[in-house]
Amino acid sequence: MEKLNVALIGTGFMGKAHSIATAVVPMLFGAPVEIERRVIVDVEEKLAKDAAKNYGFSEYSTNWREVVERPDIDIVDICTPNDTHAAIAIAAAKAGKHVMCEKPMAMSVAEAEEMLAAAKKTGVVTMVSYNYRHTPALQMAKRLIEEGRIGKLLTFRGYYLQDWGADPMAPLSWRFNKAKAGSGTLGDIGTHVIDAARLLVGEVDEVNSIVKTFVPERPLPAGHFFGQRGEASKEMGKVDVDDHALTMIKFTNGVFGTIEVTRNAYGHHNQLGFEIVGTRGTIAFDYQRLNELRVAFADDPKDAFGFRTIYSGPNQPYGDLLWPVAGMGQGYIDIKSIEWYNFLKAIAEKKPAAPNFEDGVQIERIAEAILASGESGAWEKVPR
Ligand code: SOE
Repeated sequence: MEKLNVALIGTGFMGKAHSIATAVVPMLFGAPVEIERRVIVDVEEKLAKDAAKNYGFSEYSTNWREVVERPDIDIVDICTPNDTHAAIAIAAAKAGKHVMCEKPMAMSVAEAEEMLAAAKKTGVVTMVSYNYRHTPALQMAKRLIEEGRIGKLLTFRGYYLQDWGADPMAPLSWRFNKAKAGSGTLGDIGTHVIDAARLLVGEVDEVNSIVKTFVPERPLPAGHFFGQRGEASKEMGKVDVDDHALTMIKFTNGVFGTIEVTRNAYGHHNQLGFEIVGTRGTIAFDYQRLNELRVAFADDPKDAFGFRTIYSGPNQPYGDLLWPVAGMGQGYIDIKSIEWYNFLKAIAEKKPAAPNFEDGVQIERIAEAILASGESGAWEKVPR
């Protein structure tokens, strides 16, 4: 089997998650292709050096441009802030490397389209890290829908609620800065639930949204650390992105629904979820209970009718490859590993991965239409 060398760019939270996933993917699933974690990159030498040691990469570098050109690199894994995704992905695709890119794919639709064009030119395999779609319970929801177990779909009610932005004195992380992040809550977490909506229901035709910024100013971070946990300084800075977006959606297949996303809802830490109602049943998922899929089927006996819970295990998607007993518990790293398994399998089979850069572009289009509707107050068509 051919062996592919991985270069991971970025050593923050996502760099750590991808490092663990790439290390454990062969142990969990067997490697669809053998990989070597060859080089890890950070612009700060100490971070790069420490990460190479702690995360088990053979080498480190501070220069991603040099690394993505190297003939011994086959896969480029982009785990940097949003404003760098396009430059790295385009350079990597031009150099013929397969690209895994953290979400959101880009700062704008135009940028995402350029990334897609570059990847199409060389035919490399791409994936955007909308990791939650790989959760076995969510994949089980997809299976039930495809098998018609809840009938014809009627409505979709999706949400992604967090609370790390609720405190107005939480420092102004790069995620509140348009120049670094492109957009706010919508790009950061809204795109995950948009991905789930496309996967489970279908393409989005039109959106109508209320988009708000609740905290227009925050303390600038003290020191060089520009992250959400950093120390705050006394100086304030302007927040120029969205905090909250509430959207009505019309899907092209006639299903309608809503999506609400916020980082300002105290008590909701990382709550991505949805309810999908069909003519023969309802499915409900909430990531904070990621091992559970709640279902209600119209055909269940009347005296036992109501929501019941399927606990993820060997009978659900990917479960047979994970742990042998239902309810043992799957977690964030299991999901990141499934994501990498799917990416490597696509490379091995020379097929497109999912979600790929084409999906990423369409998600950017939906996000941009939501922001446009927030401005115009009108229904906005999503271009295809
Ligand atoms: C912050 O909102 C964040 O780290 C997102 O950027 C991730 O996509 C999400 O998975 C967890 O929260």
